[in-house]
Amino acid sequence: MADYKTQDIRNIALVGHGHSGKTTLADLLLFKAGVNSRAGSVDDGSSLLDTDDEEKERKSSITSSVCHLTHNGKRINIVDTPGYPDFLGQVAGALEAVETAAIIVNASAGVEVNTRRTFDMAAEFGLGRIIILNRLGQDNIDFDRDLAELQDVFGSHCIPINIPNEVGPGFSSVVKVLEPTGPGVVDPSSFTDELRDCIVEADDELMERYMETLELTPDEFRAGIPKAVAAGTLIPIFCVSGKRDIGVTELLDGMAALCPSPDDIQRRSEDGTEITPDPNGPLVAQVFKTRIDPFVARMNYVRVFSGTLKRDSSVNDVTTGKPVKIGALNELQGNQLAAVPEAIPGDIVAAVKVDGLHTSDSLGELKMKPINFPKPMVGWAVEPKTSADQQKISGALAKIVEEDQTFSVSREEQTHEMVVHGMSELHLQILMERVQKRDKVSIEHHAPKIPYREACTGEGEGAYRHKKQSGGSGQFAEVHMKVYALPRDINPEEYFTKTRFEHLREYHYDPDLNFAFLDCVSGGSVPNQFIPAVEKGVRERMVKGVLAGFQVQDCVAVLHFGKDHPVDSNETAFKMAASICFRDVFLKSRPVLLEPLVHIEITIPAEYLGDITSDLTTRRGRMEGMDAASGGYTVVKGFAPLVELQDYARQLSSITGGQGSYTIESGHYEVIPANEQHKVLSNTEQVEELVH
Ligand SMILES: Nc1nc2c(ncn2[C@@H]2O[C@H](COP(=O)(O)OP(=O)(O)O)[C@@H](O)[C@H]2O)c(=O)[nH]1
Ligand SMILES: [Mg+2]
Repeated sequence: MADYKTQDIRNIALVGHGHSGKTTLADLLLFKAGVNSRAGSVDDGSSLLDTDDEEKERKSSITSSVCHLTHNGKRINIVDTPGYPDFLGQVAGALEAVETAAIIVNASAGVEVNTRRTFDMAAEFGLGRIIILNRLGQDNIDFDRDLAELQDVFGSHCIPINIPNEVGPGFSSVVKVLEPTGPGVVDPSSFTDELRDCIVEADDELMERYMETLELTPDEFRAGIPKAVAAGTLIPIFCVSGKRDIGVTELLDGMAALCPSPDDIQRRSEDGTEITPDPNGPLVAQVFKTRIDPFVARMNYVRVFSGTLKRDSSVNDVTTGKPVKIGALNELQGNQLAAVPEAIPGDIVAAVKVDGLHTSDSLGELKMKPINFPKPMVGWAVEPKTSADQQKISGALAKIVEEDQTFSVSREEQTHEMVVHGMSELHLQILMERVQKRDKVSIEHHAPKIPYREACTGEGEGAYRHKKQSGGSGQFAEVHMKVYALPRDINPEEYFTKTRFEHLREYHYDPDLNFAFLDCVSGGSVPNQFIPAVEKGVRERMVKGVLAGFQVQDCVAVLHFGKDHPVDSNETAFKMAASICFRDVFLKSRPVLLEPLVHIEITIPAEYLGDITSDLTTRRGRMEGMDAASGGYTVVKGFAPLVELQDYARQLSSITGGQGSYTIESGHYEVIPANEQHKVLSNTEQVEELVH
């Protein structure tokens, strides 16, 4: 049994930009709480949290890690997260598991790209937030400027809870705003009024009392802060140097006393049912991370919201609707596990080797909303290096898919490529390194092929006779065909009529390709038994393409006449004749290449709007609209050809200094402009063979 209650738990995710000192601080907190006999260090590879080989090599967190400590009677679970936008998926999972997001800010760098992003994500998750202004011991710190920037970007409810005595080399202690014991770099008591305003805003009763007396007692201040943090009316700022261990004890005190407990943040299931964190209530829990450890095997990190999750029990996976067998449960100290018999509301545990349990799955009685992971946008076509790699590649990539919700693998039907998607080139590179290390699979990559298509814009007519009489039995088939362009929005029943198509006997319409094969044969000139072979020949040719090897769509092929031979005609002969006849007629029907256009939504700080729209124009894109988003951001919506967006992640990052993000969704096909058409055609070999 746990020696603490749900009310005593504080779940805190450390988020923010890379290099702000999150992992260093987490290691120090563990040391100060007596978990470790010395503070682990990112720099010498002894961190309890950055334990993966890739993390040690890069001296930077890549995945989230969970650890725990006890301070002032409170059980504090800390989830350390990576700080670069490439790994935001890890942050999304971590935020699902906690009540508080601690946003770490490097005082000498101020608000950085991921400071903003993670701050906004924490707001979306409805969490309490604190800011840790770290690295205040460095040179060139301007406290006033930092504070002004934080309040400017994140709001005037970001208020210091303590103040550094000095910044830079002279930083040696912090002074509390509520009970100042000396002077600070700015006057600590100058923040009391703002602090009070934020506190009363969160509590109507307190507000009324305050209006009468115009005073709050010290107890009211103390009790009011956690409520205001939970309600989001106050974001306290703690001043710290993780490297020099200044303000860290005060931070620990603050985490224990001021951060919300699982009781303080109201959770709801996907259908809106309120969840009470009662250990005797119905079980509600969710997997927020999956890790496939080369030694321990598969681990699901589970956050319990209600009820008690017991080891060796069978529970319902609400997401899949199937029961899962829970074996061992462990609490985590980085990658070290310690068995626990059960987990109460607020607990974070790792379930080991549970088949069929995945990230985002809900366990127990209610379904939680699936975690909203960022969408991966950068694609690589991948190939195994050797045939031995060929056999292992799917399994190895499937493991990554399990672990990382911002990674996906697809087999592109048209281009026959295996394409992996990730947040950035760096993200994909690190994941492919993991595949190489863990599963010994070497992978090569290149830009994915664009799935162009072919269509015709006019109409044509022609015939082909296939005749072969070398030795043995001969082959004979003759087909006469017409090909027309087919508009996209037709209703087949109204469109394919005898008035429009003379002698129409039957049609087969394929809505995916917007293609129809029409049997308009009169007088049995093509015997009925060979008509399916004709259609097959046409369809096979359409898959192979005519102009440049891409799938043909948006047309009608009409078979209206033919000839057969009583002995030499067979299905193969008709298929062959149909294939060549279709090719020839299609070429006469003003064929064109189509390219995929995608719908794009770009989120950027408003000041980059001009640069982004002119860049979009040079990519043959067009804007469709614009919305204002929070924090001075603008969302630009539009369409652009997929081929022009292959390096968009890099370009957007360079225009916006890493502050932009975008999503694309498949849109529709459009005719490629003539000058661009030439570029695609000149890259394909088939053209020469055909343009004769
Ligand atoms: N000067 C200074 N350096 C720090 C401080 N905290 C962390 N660092 C260094 O900054 C680098 C990145 O730290 P790390 O904890 O990995 O940052 P994270 O990416 O936010 O987890 C490491 O080299 C740390 O030694 C600090 O308070 N002051
Ligand atoms: Mg880190």
